[in-house]
Amino acid sequence: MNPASAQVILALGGNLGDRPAILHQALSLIRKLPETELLAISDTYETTAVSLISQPDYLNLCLAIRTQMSPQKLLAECLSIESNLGRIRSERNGPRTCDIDLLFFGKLSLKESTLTLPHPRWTSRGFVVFPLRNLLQREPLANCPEWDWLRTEVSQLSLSTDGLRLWTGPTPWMTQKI
Ligand code: PH2
Ligand code: MG
Ligand code: MG
Repeated sequence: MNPASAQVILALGGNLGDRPAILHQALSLIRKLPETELLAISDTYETTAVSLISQPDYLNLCLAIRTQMSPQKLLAECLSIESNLGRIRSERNGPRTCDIDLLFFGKLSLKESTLTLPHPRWTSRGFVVFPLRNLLQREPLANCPEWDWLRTEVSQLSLSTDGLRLWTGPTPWMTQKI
């Protein structure tokens, strides 16, 4: 892949329908994205919904890709995967089949009406920080100096693990070779 590519970290979550089946479909669609290579997937966590609306528990994970797409093009692809997986947008922080958020696009800082990078709320969300910490320990990210700054930031956060459990159910997306 050419040097114009960037390493990107995505956060996935969903709490409606057959959660592992939907995550598996999301991962399959991410693997097929143009100009994109999947680098690593974190462990999966079952997490209590952080919301004013009472709703089922989520499955959450983070993953790293390398892509030549622009941030806006990648965002459009992620929104299209969400809607292919039956996401219906209703109230803010409401339940959903699949949410795919761009957390980091290399070291890029961006503030546009449709996209802010890094993700503006990542540091306050245990369902993002714990999978992210796990992801950064995985190869090829573990030995990648490009992410040292983020490893430092993540290690300085002390968030509660309340409402967060390692998911021990099916993870079919992990059996596929990266
Ligand atoms: N996503 C939200 C709001 N609340 N809670 C959990 N546990 N997991 C999520 O992915 C999540 C949430 C908005 O994107
Ligand atoms: Mg989200
Ligand atoms: Mg989102």
